[in-house]
Amino acid sequence: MAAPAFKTMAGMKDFAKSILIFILLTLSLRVCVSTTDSEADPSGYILYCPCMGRFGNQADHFLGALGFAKGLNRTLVLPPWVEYKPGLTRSIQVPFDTYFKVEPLAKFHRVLTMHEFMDKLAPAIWPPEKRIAFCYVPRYNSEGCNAKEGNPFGPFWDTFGVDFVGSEFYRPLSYDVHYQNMDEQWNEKYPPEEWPVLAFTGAPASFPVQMDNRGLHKYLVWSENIAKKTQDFISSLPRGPFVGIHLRNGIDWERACEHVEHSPNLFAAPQCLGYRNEHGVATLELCLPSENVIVKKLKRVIKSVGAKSIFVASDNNHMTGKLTQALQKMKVSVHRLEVPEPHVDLAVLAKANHFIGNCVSSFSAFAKRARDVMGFPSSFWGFPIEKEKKKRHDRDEL
Ligand code: GFB
Repeated sequence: MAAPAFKTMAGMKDFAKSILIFILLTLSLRVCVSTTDSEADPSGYILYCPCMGRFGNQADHFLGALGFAKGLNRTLVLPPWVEYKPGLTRSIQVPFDTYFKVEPLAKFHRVLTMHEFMDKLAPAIWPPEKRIAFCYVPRYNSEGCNAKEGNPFGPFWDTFGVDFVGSEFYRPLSYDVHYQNMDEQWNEKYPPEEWPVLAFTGAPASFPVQMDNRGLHKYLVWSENIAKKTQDFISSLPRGPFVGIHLRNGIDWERACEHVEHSPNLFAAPQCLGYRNEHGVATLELCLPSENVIVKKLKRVIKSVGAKSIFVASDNNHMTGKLTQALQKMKVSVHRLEVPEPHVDLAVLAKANHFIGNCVSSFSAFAKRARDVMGFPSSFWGFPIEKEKKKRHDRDEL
């Protein structure tokens, strides 16, 4: 472009002025666009604290909350993951997108991270004097939700500087938006114009995840960081098919399994036993399989897929020595992550040629769902339940 020729000083000043106006206009337009970007959703928002259990529990709840938000047609605010570190008395909050991408979720429903919500929207639509906590009934022998009482409740909301000024009990409404026009009932009782934000003390979802929400797992896509670590690890395995196994055997698990006989559908057990125990009741072998059960099942699966290696994920005892010995004749090598990372463990398990999991564990359930949505095969330790035990249960039920 040719430089303009100025006849007078005034002409040059006018030109400079018009450039300045042009720059200011462009800037103000950009400000407008970014304000529009963070414009509030007229259908409202759902916030919650994933305050129950560890990753597997929180992931079950997350899928339920996503289904619930879709049902109510409110934007879901993606909470950070709550984690517990040895030696720390308060939970730490890990941003949602540390482990998962946000964009794939947006294909299913409107979502944004909690940091984004608090930074850009909360000052206008959820100012401090309007922060009401939602719960089913009063908690901790008090009159209100006491949403910040205890760990991780307090640390979770403190991460965002949130204090509540009141409580709202939503009883008798439920989270099951797949039946009984529950979505309409919520929106009638809490219209978004009056209640732009529903902030729940715990996840608005059931545990284990409802059957209707299991398929939503396909929108959970690992972040680049987790995906890369997973790919690097899988590339380091011997060439050929591999079997992924989950051994849940820490002391907390041993204790939990002691109650299995009295809890026919403990934790995630509906994933194999059925939501109404159609496929039997939980047994100790299902919860805490013996070495014998593990080796027998593993050998059978290795043969059927022609595996060259196995990958072991565990919270405690990976049994690598025992398994290496047991699989020596089959020339199958045993592998694990050098530095344990639960999310990478899960991502590797999801990619195995076959996965054997613990039916009762919600950690296993995550890997199983991730595989189901891709059509990959999985099975469980100690399952199917022997026919005799199932028959006995069916008889007792009559
Ligand atoms: O995920 P999660 O709710 O599954 O809790 P369960 C178990 C936690 O143990 C995981 C670690 O979040 C991980 O931090 N963990 C379990 C593992 N398996 C592995 C593994 O293979 N690799 C790695 N790296 N870490 C239930 C709890 O656990 O256990 C219940 O959810 C209760 O609230 C019960 O505490 C005793 O369903 O297996």
